[in-house]
Amino acid sequence: MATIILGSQWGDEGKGKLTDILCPKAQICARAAGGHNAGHSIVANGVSYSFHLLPSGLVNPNCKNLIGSGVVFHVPSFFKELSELEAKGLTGVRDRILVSDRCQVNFDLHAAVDGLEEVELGERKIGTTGRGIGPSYSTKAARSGVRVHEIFDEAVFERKLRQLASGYKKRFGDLLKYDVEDEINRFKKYRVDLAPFCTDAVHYMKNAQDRNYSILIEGANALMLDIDYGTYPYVTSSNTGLGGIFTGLAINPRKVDTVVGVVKAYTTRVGEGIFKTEDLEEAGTKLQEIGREWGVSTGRKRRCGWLDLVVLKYSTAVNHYTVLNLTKLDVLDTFKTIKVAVAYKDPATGEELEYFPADLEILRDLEVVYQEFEGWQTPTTAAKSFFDLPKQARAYVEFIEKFVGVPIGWIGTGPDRDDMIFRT
Ligand code: 2SA
Ligand code: GDP
Ligand code: MG
Repeated sequence: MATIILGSQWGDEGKGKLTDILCPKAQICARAAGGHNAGHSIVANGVSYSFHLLPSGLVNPNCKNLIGSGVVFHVPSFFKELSELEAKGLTGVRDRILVSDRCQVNFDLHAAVDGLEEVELGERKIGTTGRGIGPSYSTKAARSGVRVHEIFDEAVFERKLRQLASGYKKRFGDLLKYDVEDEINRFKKYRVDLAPFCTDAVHYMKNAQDRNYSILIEGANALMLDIDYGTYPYVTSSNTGLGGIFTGLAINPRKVDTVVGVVKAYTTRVGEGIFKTEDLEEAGTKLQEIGREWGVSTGRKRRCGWLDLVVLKYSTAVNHYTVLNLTKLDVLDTFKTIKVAVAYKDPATGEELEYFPADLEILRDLEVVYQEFEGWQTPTTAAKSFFDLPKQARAYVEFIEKFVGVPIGWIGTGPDRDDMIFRT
């Protein structure tokens, strides 16, 4: 059977930590979408690991890991990340990782174009990670991309990459600081080094499912960054929601028994774009500092604000979570009052909206209706069961699950693997 872990807000909810916790029960941990823009942190046995392109299941010595076909695959990052994990003492990682040969290759060319497109957008820039994610998915959709299996046909590979580069050169001229021959040369070595890691992921997943393996799927980014359902155009370029898991991994939907929505007890967002509950005053700064809200891949400060249950309801309507993991509850430990958005109101009519609008202009003008909760002002990290939590914290948790209509199965109370309350 399969468990899918998805980000329910704008990312960095703590998907990596839950993936690591659930891994001992899985034979395979797979990524389905995104690229090395993801940043998943795990703290286990006193060691902190950062994942970007690789699945977080690599921390577990018994779990095989797969980079699925929907991922845009940056070869240098793949090898760099493997070496970094080895330097931290993880063994056998190279024997436990495979890459779909249907993945699109994310070239350094794409990162160069990403930067130029952001400059072109000026004050309307997306605030991307600069990892070439948008351009990689654009060339995929334009059918001019290079797939991993094509790396191994040198003539085809070189022709396609030169063609891609010359197309971008026409668009950007001398602004494009990129040498295609350099990248072609680097791939002469990658071609040899990468070969043992490539697989036909459809065949691999079919065998795994036929054998009833337990499969854990680690979502990257989050629903509000989904190319179709997020706050477009301030999104990433993949389907980060439930749909992207099926296109990215060819998994049998009838084998999926659990869809976990990971929800931070407040909200953060990296990059530009609307964020209705952002707090630019003291509370936002406090959340940023206590929650240590810095990007794992780029080191950027994350914008912070209150939990938005309108977003979470919308996210649930798209992703159909069967259970939630509320994370970083401990970050709220010192707050006297905690606010939660429970509705958006049209200021002209005073009416509450029943849905999350697609149009960012409409969204911008809506008023947020907050409900206030009494803070518990007690540390929660030592709590081992739900009933160890202070009553105000329990009330907060129960309010969220009732409001959204999905049970909260796990509650995060600190960054460490052990700082998790199990309610399932
Ligand atoms: P991109 O680079 O094209 O995917 O950027 C488009 C938008 O998606 C956002 N995005 C992210 N938001 C949160 N976390 C992400 N991963 C890293 C992390 C981010 C980092 O875990 O901390 O290190 O800065 C991530 N990746 C993409 C991005 O901010 C744009 O708003
Ligand atoms: P992901 O992208 O969803 O995997 O999340 P990130 O790893 O980018 O960001 C989550 C951050 O919060 C990481 O630094 C985690 O170590 C940390 N974290 C996860 N869960 C908790 C928690 O319950 N409490 C605290 N204080 N930190 C947590
Ligand atoms: Mg992250």
